[in-house]
Amino acid sequence: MTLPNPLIPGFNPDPSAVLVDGTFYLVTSTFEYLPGIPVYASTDFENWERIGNVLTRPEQGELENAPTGLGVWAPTIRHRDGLFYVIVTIAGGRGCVVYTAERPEGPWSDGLVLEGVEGIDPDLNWDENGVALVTYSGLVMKGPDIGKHGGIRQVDVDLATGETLAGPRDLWSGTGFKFPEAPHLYRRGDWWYLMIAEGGTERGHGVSIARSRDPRAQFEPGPANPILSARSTNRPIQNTGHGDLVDTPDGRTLMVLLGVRPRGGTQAFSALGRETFATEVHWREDGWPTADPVHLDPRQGEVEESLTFDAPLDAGWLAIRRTPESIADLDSAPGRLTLHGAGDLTSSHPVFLGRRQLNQTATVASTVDARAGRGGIAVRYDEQTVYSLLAEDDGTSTTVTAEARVPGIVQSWSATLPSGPVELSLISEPAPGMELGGDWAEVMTSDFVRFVARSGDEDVELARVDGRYLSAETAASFTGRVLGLFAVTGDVVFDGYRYSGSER
Ligand code: 6LW
Repeated sequence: MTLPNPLIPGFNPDPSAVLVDGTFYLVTSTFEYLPGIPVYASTDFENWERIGNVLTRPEQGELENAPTGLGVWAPTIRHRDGLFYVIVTIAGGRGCVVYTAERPEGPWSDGLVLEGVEGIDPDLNWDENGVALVTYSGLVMKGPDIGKHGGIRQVDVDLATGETLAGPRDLWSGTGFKFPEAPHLYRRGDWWYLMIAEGGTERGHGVSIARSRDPRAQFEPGPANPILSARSTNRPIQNTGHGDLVDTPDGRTLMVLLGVRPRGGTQAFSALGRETFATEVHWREDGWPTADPVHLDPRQGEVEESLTFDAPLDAGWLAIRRTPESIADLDSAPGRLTLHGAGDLTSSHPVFLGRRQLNQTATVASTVDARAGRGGIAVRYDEQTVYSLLAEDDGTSTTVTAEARVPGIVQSWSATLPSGPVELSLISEPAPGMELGGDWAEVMTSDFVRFVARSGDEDVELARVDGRYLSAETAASFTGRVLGLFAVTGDVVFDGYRYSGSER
């Protein structure tokens, strides 16, 4: 079977999937961004459409003060008796929360907090009597024991009240690698299988499995763990782990999982962050599963997206610690977006409206009117790890400033252009190989980002900066690149959002 890989490109880690009435639904982590937890749907497992988000109202997530990299971690999606369930950790905030919806596109409930789950990466299943089992990774996230790891644990829960009925119980601590996490529990025949991730979410990541006749008892490890890992290999998709299984209508089992696509030399850097991949799982005669290696097979061709602002925002926009709708003014300049500046990109609540970078080679552009404010476009990992191109127009001329910011270091470049709207672009391009004239340092990195301003017919390239600083390996903030429009002060008007990308 050929699966497009990445299955869901761009910042989409910690996938979980379920099949309901012939349609697959898949959710991923969103950290401090809103809306939270995109819901993707597919009937053939190949073509996926984003149909909505679980967290669309601020009170569902309470992310206003979510620390960077915490917030929405590792949702699990399940379905039972006509109801969809998403169970997730809001790290540094609400804790373990269960959301429900009759329809996967929403609306989703306000969320029920499960006080008895002390850990992360919750899974939800039900025993033969219909008692809800929440299986989770016992990583302590608050209090004096913060950072301690209790292995994979489980509680019985009353999903009407959130009360813990029994437990916690210890099920398995994995095969000995660090961070046993991302547990998922499946019933198959007379066995209950417990699949987990171990080794940490970086190059050591992998998937291991254990089984038991009783979902509440100790689990016996499989004979060939890890069943999936790219650890110490030169496979093009690395960090593979954090998987979830879903059976297809024709009787196969697929695993969705996270991985990265590093580019460069021996260390290599993954510009897009952790993406969703898939592979096939086979059940051996002795009842244990094996997983195929994850094959790289990105969708070919050019992705073109030209968005204007004459309709309500679609479900693909992201904002930081608040909803896109709360910062996007679509009325002041009809057909355009006005952002009202309230601090720069290093602030905890920047006025930034973005979308995931979807391809290894990508350009984002917008024409910016900065006569009444300062703003522009940016490629962002977090507050301290962001490249931006900002315009300010005093009525006589426009000053355009490119800025590359990584923790503790900032560099900027400026150019002066005529007054009036200016088209700003950020272009992520592959590093040239040595045979194309690249030198050693260039060959070792993921990509280069070019900062370009166009006024009239003139293109001005302000800078070309190594992209490795905005990668999963360097930024280490769990998310991925988000390309967006921002305002720092005053009212900044944008004519659209133009994205093009390919797998060059
Ligand atoms: C996720 C956990 C993890 O909950 O990262 O490193 C967290 N491990 O499985 C965020 O993706």
